[in-house]
Amino acid sequence: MIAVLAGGVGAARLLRGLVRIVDPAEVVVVANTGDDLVLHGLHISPDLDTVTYTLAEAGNQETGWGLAGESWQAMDSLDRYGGPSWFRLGDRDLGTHLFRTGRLAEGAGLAGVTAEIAEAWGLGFRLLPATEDRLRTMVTLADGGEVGFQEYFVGLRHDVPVSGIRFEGAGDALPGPGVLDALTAAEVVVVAPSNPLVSIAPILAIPGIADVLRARRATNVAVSPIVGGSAIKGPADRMLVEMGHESSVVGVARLYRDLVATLVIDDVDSDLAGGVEAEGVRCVVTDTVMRSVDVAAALAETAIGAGR
Ligand code: FO1
Repeated sequence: MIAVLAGGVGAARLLRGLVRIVDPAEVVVVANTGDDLVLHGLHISPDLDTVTYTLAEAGNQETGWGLAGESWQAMDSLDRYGGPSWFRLGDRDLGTHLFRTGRLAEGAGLAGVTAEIAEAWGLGFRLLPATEDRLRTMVTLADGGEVGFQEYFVGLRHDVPVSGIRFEGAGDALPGPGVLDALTAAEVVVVAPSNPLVSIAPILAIPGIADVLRARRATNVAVSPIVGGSAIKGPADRMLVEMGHESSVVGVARLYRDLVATLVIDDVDSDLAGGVEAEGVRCVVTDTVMRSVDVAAALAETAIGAGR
């Protein structure tokens, strides 16, 4: 069984390749829930939904989030009333949030609802929320204010420098059902190329999870989300620098060295392989820019091979 720590878009791309080379029934995805928010009274889980929609081949491939071919009637109606339409919820996407919110109100846990949604989309793998408890990534802006993750990422278009990140609720959060078992039993744990600071770190902040990974470091592999010093998508590069880290594969190796024995980096960074290994992390160089599912599959193959 292969376990994957996943955030949003980059993780979903890798997973599309992974399920091509590994029986999906042998894949467990532990997904970040720190991006979750309640809006319009609806519980929205962006990273769970990005993985679900992308792996169901129903996702909006331009944006990496939401469903393809969406209509926006509900958002237009909201505009009529001056409601908060800044966080774009398509009409079909709303059905997911209505269902999730209703099931949670009936007393279901987030893991159970996520399994029902994954089943409805025909996903062959297990998608586990990192926790069922409240977890909210909060971002302190360089100008001093603190905002919720989606306010930073969408509301402010992450166009503002950050000076702090914290994971509200992490201290009291329990690993979700099946999470510790999966991370313990997995033949290889792959840390997907997601934002280390706001997609992977919230998962690691849940007590118990990092300990399990440290205990099995030798068979854990991370794929760098930074290529040539930049993020493929999103603010990871800027956030790394703003938070005092290096926006490079060496900086990523430094962040992950206690948790993984191997870091997979892109060909463009081959000259930094020595720097990665100097951090005590084995370095594997390959094409990590997933322009196609074939590249994603080859990358997944390389990552798993490096972990065995
Ligand atoms: N990202 C945006 O940039 N703008 C949006 O309006 C937006 C809406 C949205 C709705 C549902 C959902 O599941 C994701 C959505 N995202 C949007 C993406 C989301 O902010 C990010 O996917 C993650 O939180 C970061 O990976």
